[in-house]
Amino acid sequence: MSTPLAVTRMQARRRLPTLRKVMIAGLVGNVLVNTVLQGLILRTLIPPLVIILALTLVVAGICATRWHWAPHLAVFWCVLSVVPGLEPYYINLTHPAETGTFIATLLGLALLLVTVVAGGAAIIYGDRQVAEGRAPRWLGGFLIGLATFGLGASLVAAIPQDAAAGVSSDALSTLPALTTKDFTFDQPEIRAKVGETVALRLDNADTSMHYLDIDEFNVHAPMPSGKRSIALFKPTQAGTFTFYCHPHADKAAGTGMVGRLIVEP
Ligand SMILES: [Cu+2]
Repeated sequence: MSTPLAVTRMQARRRLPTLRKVMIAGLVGNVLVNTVLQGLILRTLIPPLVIILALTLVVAGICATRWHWAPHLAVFWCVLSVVPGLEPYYINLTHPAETGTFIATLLGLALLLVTVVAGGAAIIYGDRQVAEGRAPRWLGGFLIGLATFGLGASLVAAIPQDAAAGVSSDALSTLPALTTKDFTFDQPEIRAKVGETVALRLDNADTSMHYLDIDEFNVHAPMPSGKRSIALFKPTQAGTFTFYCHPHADKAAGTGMVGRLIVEP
């Protein structure tokens, strides 16, 4: 190679190292995905998330500089922005029936993982590699693997689920119903007896997905919009419990889509 050293240095100064580009792509991609999630899927702004996204953009801007500690900062920020608020991630990823939210959450986390891996590589390989602008060979394979996994999970989540599959509509019609309309349950109270199986027909008259959640009896029945579904459970203890729809209720405060399940001995 007869390239003069001075030219190589100048080129290196102009071009941003590949690892840094990948880190920025992960951060900006995460902001875009979460913006789509709030604007088009949830149709509501989540103030803490908006602040996190603004700071994520700031971190992406810092990655575009040649500051030595930028990869450390990016990795630290990715962990800090997710770990203290894990619960919504857990809820979204364990409810694939809400396909849009599931895919957006998965994609957002995958993009942060890309930033963590690229940032980690930039830290491990150090400034020499960063100055040369090359990315490690395995990075391409990692990105393809992650994209394949994300696509596979999204396709599985997108398969329409019939929540009342295997139940004839005649049998379903005879069951006591719990209806959701205008983001409320039509009954504030359901009664049951210990040890007796409860079979409820769930009618969702809204255009939004709802759930019937009763934590104590591990009930998390999806209620697809405009459809009938079923909840089947057997209360094992007497008492008064809360039933609610987890995306549209604050269970602790007792506000939103909540009601009482009274189990008699
Ligand atoms: Cu709901």
